[in-house]
Amino acid sequence: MESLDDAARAMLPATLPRWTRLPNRDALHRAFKFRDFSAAWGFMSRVAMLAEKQDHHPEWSNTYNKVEITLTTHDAGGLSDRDVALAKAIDLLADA
Ligand code: H2B
Repeated sequence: MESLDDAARAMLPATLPRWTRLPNRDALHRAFKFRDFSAAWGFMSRVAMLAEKQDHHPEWSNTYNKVEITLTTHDAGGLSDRDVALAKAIDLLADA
């Protein structure tokens, strides 16, 4: 698994404006807030199915209506294009 190259990294703020880079790890992070727990869990269910399909899985936590997601590729020791693809797909789900 290839780590993301410098050109792709430079594009991240433009391609994924709602995701930030973690200061302490080579990873993407986004926090989501929903109406209530049910909406948060529904979103997580859809992300879980997507992650299985992509065979790429989030690190995440949920507290009531909040979901935090961190994406990185363990096989690459940091960010890869699989994280970018999953983040884009998650953005689409979150907007749906
Ligand atoms: N998810 C993430 N986020 N990073 C990985 O390196 C990873 C994964 N590896 N999901 C996959 C599964 C790997 O363990 C399997 C064997 O393909």
